[in-house]
Amino acid sequence: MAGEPQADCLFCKIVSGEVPATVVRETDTTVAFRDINPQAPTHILVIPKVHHPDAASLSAAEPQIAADVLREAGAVAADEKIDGTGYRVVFNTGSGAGQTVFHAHAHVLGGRGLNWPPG
Ligand code: DGP
Repeated sequence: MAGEPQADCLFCKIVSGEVPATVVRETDTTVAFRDINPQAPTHILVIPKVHHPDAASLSAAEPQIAADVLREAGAVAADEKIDGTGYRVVFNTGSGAGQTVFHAHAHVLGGRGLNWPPG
C-alpha cells in the first residue's frame, strides 16, 4: 500500500533505526540526517517517514507531509546557519536527474557558493 515501509528501502531502514544515520532533526512525519557523501559543507537529507518513491508521488498522495518536508528543510538551514548566505533544496526525481534512492528526499545544501545552472 502507498506510504507503507518497504523492506528493500534504505531510507525506510533509516526511519526504523535498522540502518544508523546522523539524525539532526526529527518530527512525527519527517527525519533529517547528514548525507553519507556530502557535496557541500552542509548536506542534509530531509525525508518523510512514509515511503513514496519520489517527491512528486509524495506530494500527490500526502501533500501535508510534503509541506512538512519543505518546512523541515528550512528549519535545517536555520539550525545549520546557512539561511543567511543562501542554500539550495533539491529533489532529484528520476534516475536521469541523479536519483539513486527511491524514497522521497530533499537535499539541503549550503556553506559554499552554489553555481547555477547545476550540473
Ligand atoms: P539521490 O542521488 O538524490 O537519490 O540522493 C541519495 C543520497 O543518499 C546521496 O546523496 C547519498 C545518500 N546516501 C546513500 N546511502 C546513504 C546512507 O546509507 N546513509 C546516508 N546518511 N546517506 C546515504
